[in-house]
Amino acid sequence: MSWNYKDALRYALSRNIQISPGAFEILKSVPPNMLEDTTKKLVQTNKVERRTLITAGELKKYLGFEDDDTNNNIESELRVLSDPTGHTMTGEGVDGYGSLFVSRYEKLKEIISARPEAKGIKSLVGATRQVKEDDELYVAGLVDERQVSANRVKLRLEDPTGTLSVPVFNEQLQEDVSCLMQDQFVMVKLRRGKSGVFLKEVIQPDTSSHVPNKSKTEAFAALLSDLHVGSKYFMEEEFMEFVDWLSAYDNVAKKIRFILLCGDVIDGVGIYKDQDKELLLTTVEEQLDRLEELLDKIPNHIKIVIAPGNHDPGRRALPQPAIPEKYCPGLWNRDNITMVGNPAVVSLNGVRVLMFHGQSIDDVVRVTPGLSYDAPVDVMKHLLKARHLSPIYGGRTPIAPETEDWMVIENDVDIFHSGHVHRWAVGMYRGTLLVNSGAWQRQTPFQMSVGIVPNPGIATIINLKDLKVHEKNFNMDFEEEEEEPQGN
Ligand code: D5M
Ligand code: FE
Ligand code: ZN
Repeated sequence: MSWNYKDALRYALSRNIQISPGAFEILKSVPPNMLEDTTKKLVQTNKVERRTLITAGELKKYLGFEDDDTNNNIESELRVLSDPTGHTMTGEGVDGYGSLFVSRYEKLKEIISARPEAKGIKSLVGATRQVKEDDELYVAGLVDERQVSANRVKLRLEDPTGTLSVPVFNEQLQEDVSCLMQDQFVMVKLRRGKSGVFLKEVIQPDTSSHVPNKSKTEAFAALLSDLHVGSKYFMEEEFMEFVDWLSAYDNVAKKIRFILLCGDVIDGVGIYKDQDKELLLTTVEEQLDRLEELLDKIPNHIKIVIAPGNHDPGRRALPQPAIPEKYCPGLWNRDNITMVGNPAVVSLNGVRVLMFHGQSIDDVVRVTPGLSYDAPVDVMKHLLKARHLSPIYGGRTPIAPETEDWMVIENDVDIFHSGHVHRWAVGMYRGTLLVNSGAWQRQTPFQMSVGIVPNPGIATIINLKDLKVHEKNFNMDFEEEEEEPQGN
């Protein structure tokens, strides 16, 4: 049996050694498997040195904790770089979508024009006539259709001038084209051979390889999503373990300055059929109040950013404004909480984090060969290549007819944070750290019925000074599985 802190106190007293109140507080956060050794060692040292009091200072030194002074100098500068809240301008019906797609085309054409070959991009209409025999030219547009019939593949693109359909003969290119997403922006090279014009190359806007920004001081950020507070399956106990750990005398916990919550913070109401049977709290107000009570236990020096997901109240279509104040005035009025929309870009001590709940992952997985729910970071890479968070129109993800396309990834970011699929995963792509922060909700009967197996209860902790990830698993079920079976 591991010791608890009371055993430690008893042992020290039995040997006429006192434990100072400060040291006692620290002992409470020492992992149980270390308590016995730690106490015995310190009691022995005190005996040898003829002292009778274990102080907080010597305990910290023994445990390898750093001085508080070091931690007081950790910066915590939070800036919101991009947030659709209050800026959404929804157009009307078909015209609205027309403006959205023109904005997408213009923004991505501008981004891709940093490439030398993009200087001479021609309009789609009339482009074929301009390609001379054995010559090439570049056009760009949104993917309108990929036509695949008995060993013939054609790609149809659309730009503000009209459409163009080009045959694809090369096998590798046929495969590349089959992985493109409907309505994503691409630049293509056309070539005229003996028998006409064909597709020679496909170029996606892609994120540039870059050296990520880093924090000067060793501040940590915790990335979480999909709490689903209010659901019977919300893992409140595990979440509270995480919250308690934030106040523990732990070298990592003490340096946490930011917590990012990437959507589905509550389970919401009426999200899908029969969802009410899975609810513990049946109004969004009660659910958000409960969230506020839980977040209240987080130390005030930690800045919390909350973005919405598809379960949270407010507008459902992307881009989503922040969860409206009328549902949760308490959250809006707290000094250490910042409410943002979805998607949003925030800067944590200069490290740029793109927060996107991840609704489109469902659509991308469904139509793209080789992608699956088990590897959500591959889907995130796919989105970074297209430089668009939700290209597919007409799938499961509702998209608002905004006059400006907020879902274009305009600038390179250092961390791309998503959730939604309830599968924890991290990865790296061209200098961008990819985090799907999983969930804090156990598998629901609904998820079981559609074959979704979550791995919840993991907090992703990132050292902003070197972008190294320290994951902390609070999932008690998981730990039980790992333990040796107990004999009766
Ligand atoms: O979504 C959690 C996961 O469940 C996410 O991958 C989407 C998936 N999901 C949600 N609704 C459906 C339906 N109707 N069919 C199949 N899969 C679904 P969350 O946003 O937490 O509900
Ligand atoms: Fe969710
Ligand atoms: Zn979701």
